[in-house]
Amino acid sequence: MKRPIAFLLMLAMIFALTACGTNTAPTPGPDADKPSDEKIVIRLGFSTEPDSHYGKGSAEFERLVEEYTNGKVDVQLFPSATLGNERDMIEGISLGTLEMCLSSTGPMPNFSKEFQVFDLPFIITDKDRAYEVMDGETGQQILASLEPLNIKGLGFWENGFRHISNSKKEIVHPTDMAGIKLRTMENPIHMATFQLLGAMPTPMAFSELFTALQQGTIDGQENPLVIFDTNKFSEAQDYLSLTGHVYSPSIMMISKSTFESYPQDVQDAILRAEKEARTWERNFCTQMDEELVDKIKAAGVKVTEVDKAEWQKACEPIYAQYEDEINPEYIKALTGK
Ligand code: EAX
Repeated sequence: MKRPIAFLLMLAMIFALTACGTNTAPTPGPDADKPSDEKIVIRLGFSTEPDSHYGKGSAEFERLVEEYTNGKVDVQLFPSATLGNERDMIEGISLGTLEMCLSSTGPMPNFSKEFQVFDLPFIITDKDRAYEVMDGETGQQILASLEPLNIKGLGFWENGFRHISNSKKEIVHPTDMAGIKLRTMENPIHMATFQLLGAMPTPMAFSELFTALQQGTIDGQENPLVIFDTNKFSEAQDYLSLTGHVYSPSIMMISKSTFESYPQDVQDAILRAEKEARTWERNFCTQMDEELVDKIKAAGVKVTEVDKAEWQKACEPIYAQYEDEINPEYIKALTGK
């Protein structure tokens, strides 16, 4: 806990200095009646690379916001965790020291337990059903749980179906996970799932992952194909199993007090651009999932199809373990059962 706080203090200081120096960074409250020719700067941070799904989708969001506000808003992208890891960025948004970030749902239960439903293995197997639920009432209810923390969840973007890679051996069956030292997100249900499968889950921030794989302090990791590709995990991993054990959405969020300090037309432009860029990003992810298996194979990685029903069965006990903490209506909505 100490490190993120130190980081946030540093971020707050940088923010204060920048605000004094350039007079362009937005501050909540008094800015509501700022002169209309003054630029609003929105910093948007994420942990993945510029050419990843987050990078490309955020660039589309930037383009649309700037177009819809006739350049009144300047969206600036900060990829590769340059503004901190996901948890740090979400804390920054809550404090109002950062305007926006795009984060996977992995760290969200640290802020609201309502997001835990997405961590259940195989809760989402059909993306189209998931989009409907996430864009509908259930999704809005889950996002609204962030508002008391000064976080406005704009929408569910896509991180994607997560697949397991490692440097030790081909993984076909759940029992093959025994003894694999696997990096997980800092997420209790993910950790419990891999423990159940006999692996050694090692929670770690995403920015530390590549080095840990390269140095061999861990054997493997799990992430969507687009991250495996854009972070060049093929340089450190020989085996990839298409388990799709978790579909991970990502939340596009904005500091609520900052958002509410913007003029109405800017707020409207942000909402419109987010909705359109969200669809764009989801389509990009679908296309990447289709294209990347061949590219990853060509990079020398052995890609293995698995029997998903077998994996789903092996993960089932996790539901009983967490059922008291999760709204059954959410499970029903996502599974359709
Ligand atoms: O949000 O940490 C992870 O493995 C995530 O998939 C990544 O940060 C993208």
